[in-house]
Amino acid sequence: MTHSILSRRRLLLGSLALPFTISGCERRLTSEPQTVDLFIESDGDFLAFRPDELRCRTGATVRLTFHHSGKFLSALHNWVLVMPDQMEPVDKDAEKTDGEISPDDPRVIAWVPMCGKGETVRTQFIAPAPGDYPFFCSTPGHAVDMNGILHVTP
Ligand SMILES: [Cu+2]
Repeated sequence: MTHSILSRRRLLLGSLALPFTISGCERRLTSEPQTVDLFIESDGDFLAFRPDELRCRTGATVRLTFHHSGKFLSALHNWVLVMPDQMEPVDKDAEKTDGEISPDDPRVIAWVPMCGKGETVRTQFIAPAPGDYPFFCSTPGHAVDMNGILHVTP
């Protein structure tokens, strides 16, 4: 008799503890960095990105998809995200390698490989410190028109 009362009390305590655990988890999840899916494409066959402005929060895991939406021209495009004020120098260096980006260039935050019309490529990176970061296409001659800004917010 005494034994069954004790175990029922233990059961009650166990079920009471559960809601507290769940609300604690929820609170922690909202303050944790989030995963963000961003989509960007070439403006059809034009030398431009659509959209040319992207936005995410600092620390977020960004899953970026780039689509080459050209239908007629065979020009290759990519998407290269660099540190502030580094678009021109990185683009200039990429001219020597036909637009290919060096995988260990510290000025480059993220990039997708060159792709032809109709192709879709993806990359993943952690959003850097708050600020405005330029992105561009590193096919020689494209960056002048084909560029944009990633706004990283606090
Ligand atoms: Cu391009």
